[in-house]
Amino acid sequence: MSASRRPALLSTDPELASFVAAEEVLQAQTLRLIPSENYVSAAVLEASGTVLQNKYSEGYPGRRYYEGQQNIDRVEALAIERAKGLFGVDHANVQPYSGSPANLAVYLAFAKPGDTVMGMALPMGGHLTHGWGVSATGSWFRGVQYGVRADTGLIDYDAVRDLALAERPKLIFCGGTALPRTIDFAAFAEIAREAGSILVADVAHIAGLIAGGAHPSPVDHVDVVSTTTHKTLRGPRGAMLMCREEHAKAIDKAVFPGLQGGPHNQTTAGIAVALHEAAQPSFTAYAHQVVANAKALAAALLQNGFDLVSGGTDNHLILIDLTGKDVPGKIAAKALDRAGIVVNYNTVPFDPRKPFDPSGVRIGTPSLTSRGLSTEHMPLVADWIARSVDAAAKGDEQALAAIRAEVTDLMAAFPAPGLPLS
Ligand code: DSN
Repeated sequence: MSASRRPALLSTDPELASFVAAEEVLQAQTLRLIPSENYVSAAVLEASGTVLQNKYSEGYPGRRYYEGQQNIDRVEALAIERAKGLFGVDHANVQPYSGSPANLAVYLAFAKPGDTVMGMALPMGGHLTHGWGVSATGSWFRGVQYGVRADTGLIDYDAVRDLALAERPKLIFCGGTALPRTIDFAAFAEIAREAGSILVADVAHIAGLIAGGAHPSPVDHVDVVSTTTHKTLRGPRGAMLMCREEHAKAIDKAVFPGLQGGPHNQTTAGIAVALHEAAQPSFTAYAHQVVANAKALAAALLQNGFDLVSGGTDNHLILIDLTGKDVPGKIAAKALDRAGIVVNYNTVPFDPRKPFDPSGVRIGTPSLTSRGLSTEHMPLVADWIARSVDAAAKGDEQALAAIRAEVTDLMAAFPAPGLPLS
């Protein structure tokens, strides 16, 4: 049993150890298609679970409020240098605990409560922290939101420009969580310049694709780049803010002491390792394979009669619109889960249904690509999705169980990074 890999945990807390072991089995046996998830390497896992956990390190390398930081400073400086080198930025802050605190730090750095901020609407593919109402960013600030065109599912840059010039927001966010198409950072930059706004690219989903050269970089176009580290970038759960030197002080001050206390040094170490891995030629190949797999999967889904928002994908993500299938997103997602295919239900643009029971399913290829699946497997994956949605419509649990057995078989042949099981 894999719990025996952690003998101390097994002996101290066998109940908790059994939950972790069960999760290893689940991650090994299922086809994980959630586009914001991945498998970190064994090296990242090791770096994330060390005695670095034991330290308080408020401040920044060379400027701490605690002594005994000789090694922590080296870890954080290494992560910073690697982030700067990989993304070609002047300045990197690797301390944000995750994406939402990172974005909140951007607000703190450049805006005051009540200021107007602009981002993509959450149901259109944006993120809560881009000024959406239920988030602090939409209640402490005045959020105005753009979306996509109903006929194409693509961002309407003319409408974005009109809104920006009418509202003159302090901040404009580009990027999101359900955008299957390339973001035109240059177009956003032109709009932000005309509106006099600070432009923030939230590249959490596509950071690994940018690092691997499979999506254009925002670095030459925007004021601040915000990213999590655990999606396509394949690091531990954390975040980074990157910017030009002119904004470095404001960003650092906003993260600490503005919002956070001691950085999670164990996570900083994991980020450093992930950035090192992402600088290797094998990661460039990975990033391009993620996109090739997503394109092949989108083509196979279209052949199976699915509607895809924007008609396909340019990146790692596909948004399936199930409106025409008579199976809402949540029912489809839960049936897929029973078939061993893990997805999340999601709103589609102009969704007539509620966010907790929407019309779409969001999928992506970062995890399956980390396991070594390639374009030749995508017709089979699309076939499993089609059969599962069909089985959901008919309430056919036997069909779902049969698909689950097929999924488990294929996954056994593609061991997941960081997991002891195949
Ligand atoms: N929760 C993330 C996602 O799944 O896209 C965004 O923060």
